[in-house]
Amino acid sequence: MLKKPATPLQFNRILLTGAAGNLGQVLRPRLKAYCNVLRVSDQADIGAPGAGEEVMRVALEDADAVIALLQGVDAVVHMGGVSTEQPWEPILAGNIRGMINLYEAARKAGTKRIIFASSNHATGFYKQSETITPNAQPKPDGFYGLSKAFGENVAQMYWDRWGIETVSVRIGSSFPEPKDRRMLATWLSYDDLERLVMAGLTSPIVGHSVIYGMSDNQHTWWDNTPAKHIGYRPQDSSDVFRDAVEARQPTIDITDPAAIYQGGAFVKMAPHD
Ligand code: 15L
Repeated sequence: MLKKPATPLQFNRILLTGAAGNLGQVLRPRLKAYCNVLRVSDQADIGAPGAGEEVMRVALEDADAVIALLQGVDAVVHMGGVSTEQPWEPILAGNIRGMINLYEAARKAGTKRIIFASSNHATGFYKQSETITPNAQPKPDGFYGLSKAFGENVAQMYWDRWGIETVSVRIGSSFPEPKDRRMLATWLSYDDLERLVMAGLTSPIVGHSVIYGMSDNQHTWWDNTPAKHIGYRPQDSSDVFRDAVEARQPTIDITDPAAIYQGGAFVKMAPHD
């Protein structure tokens, strides 16, 4: 966790969706330092509110409940919805209907800015041998990636039509440490995740901007140059884990699609099962 900011609080109420998820749990204690009230939400049980917290148990596909969820919210960190490859129905509910419900509710509530947890799987079918920027057109590697590409289009439309600002973060692999060779390129430390979310929330003007969520990894296939205006400076790097990862995974089958494409094993998952 980063040190509490010396600058005055900039937000009265921030909403964190998906608070029960892996990254929701990481961000919940961290975001509290930046606002007076942190409203946390999930369809799963997320326990009792802590100091300065409000808890609302809401399913994103429930449009009326999402309207209530956005009341009085200055900014949203949207981590909710499905975060892995799954059959279409849960993705339709959480990531398609849920995304529209969230932005409609934000429009009605006058919410100004949203950090949208998009995913690198929106562009998972680019090759690991090419470097792409956030301007790369989507090449989703499954229903999940497709839903994130849709989500980015929702964010773009609500900026163009309604002036709601969004930073769509194509999150790489945010875990305590990189688990395999691919993650040496895609890894995003938890502290850098916090830095990126806060840069997105506090940057003066973002319109709809897209950025890859990664640490300062020496080897990567993403170039965030077009997103410099967001002011995100990663401080961590997967390099310190390289020897351990390579010892665990000494060889790679270079004919395996998981080693060819940026989406890794996601490009081989069967979404229909
Ligand atoms: C994601 O979008 C997933 O939510 C996460 O579980 C990881 O698998 C990550 O992508 C990744 O690409 O490593």
